[in-house]
Amino acid sequence: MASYSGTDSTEGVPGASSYPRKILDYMEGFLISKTLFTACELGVFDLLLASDGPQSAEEISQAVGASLDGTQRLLAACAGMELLTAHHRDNGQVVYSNTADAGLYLTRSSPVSLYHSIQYSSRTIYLCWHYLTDAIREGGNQYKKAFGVNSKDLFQALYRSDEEMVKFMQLMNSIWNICGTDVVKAFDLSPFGTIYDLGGCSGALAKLLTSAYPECTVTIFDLPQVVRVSREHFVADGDPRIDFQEGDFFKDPLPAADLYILARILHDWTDQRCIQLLTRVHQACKPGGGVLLVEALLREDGSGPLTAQLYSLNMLVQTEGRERTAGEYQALLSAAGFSRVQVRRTGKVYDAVLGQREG
Ligand code: SAM
Ligand code: ASE
Repeated sequence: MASYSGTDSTEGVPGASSYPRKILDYMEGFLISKTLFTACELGVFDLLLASDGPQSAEEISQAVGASLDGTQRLLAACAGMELLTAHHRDNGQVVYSNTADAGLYLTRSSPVSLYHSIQYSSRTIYLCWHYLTDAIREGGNQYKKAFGVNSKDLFQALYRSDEEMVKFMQLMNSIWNICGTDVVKAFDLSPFGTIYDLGGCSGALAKLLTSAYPECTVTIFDLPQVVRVSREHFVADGDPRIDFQEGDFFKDPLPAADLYILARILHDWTDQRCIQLLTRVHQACKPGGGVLLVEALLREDGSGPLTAQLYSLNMLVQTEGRERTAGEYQALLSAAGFSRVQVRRTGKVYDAVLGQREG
């Protein structure tokens, strides 16, 4: 992660072995992130996707409304990061095109676009991480300092405006384009007919569920304002197997179902809140039914993966929770009454844990 040393060879350089390459890469890793964010925000990759053929810095700077000098430097850095390919013409002119990965993942219209994740990283996470040191000292999230939001309710802080809520919902959707199918297929969920996706947001996982398991019905259960916006802006294709229900999973009655999905829910909350929620789920669950946790699992000794370790820092900065090991989820599940627990790692960011209620 955050390593770009591979492109600068130190072979044959005297004393190279004592050169602190990794430290330098880490020290300046945010320059890489920011370059990516800016090229996305200016629409460089979208422009190159839409244009017929590679474009010069002059053309790109005019199209995105930016200075020529700044654009030249940005494009050169993107080429250095292997997001753009620089083509050197005989007349000395340099023109740029998207690399395959940039075209796939950095353009807004791509079905596997990470554009909204990048946007949220740039506009929200980056600002919260400015206060990481305070978060570590205080052991709590940093909305007050980062955004002036003084709310005791976590999701009131996360959803401090309608615009911010939509950005969060787009963030939530975007990763499932990349690894959602692995998660829904980690276990054979075909025995479960009635599924409730608790905190299911705008329904990205629900769509993948109905496509992997055509027999199932999925109800997305989420806070009223999320359901309202989801109905307006997302799930427009009207799959009759998917519907919405407004409610608060800590307070309102949970309907009976064969399977409950908690995707990236428990990592937002303390152990106590998790057990409270899982106990409510256990009570509502039909005998033989279950709960599927979808989370980025830490190894049992906490030694990685680095992504999950960093996400756990992000949960500190942004939420009340943490990333956990499979053993820690198992303990939460068994405290709530789910006796049989199975774990499947996908090899991607998110893994799956299935807890079942005695039949
Ligand atoms: N499950 C989705 C996913 O993984 O893409 C979204 C996860 S997001 C981190 C947490 C979700 O829980 C949000 O959609 C949020 O609105 C919802 N949520 C938070 N508190 C809730 C509550 N008390 N009752 C119902 N939903 C809640
Ligand atoms: C949450 C998930 C996320 C709450 C806040 C969040 C993510 C970003 N901010 O439940 C997705 C995971 N990515 C990171 C960097 O943690």
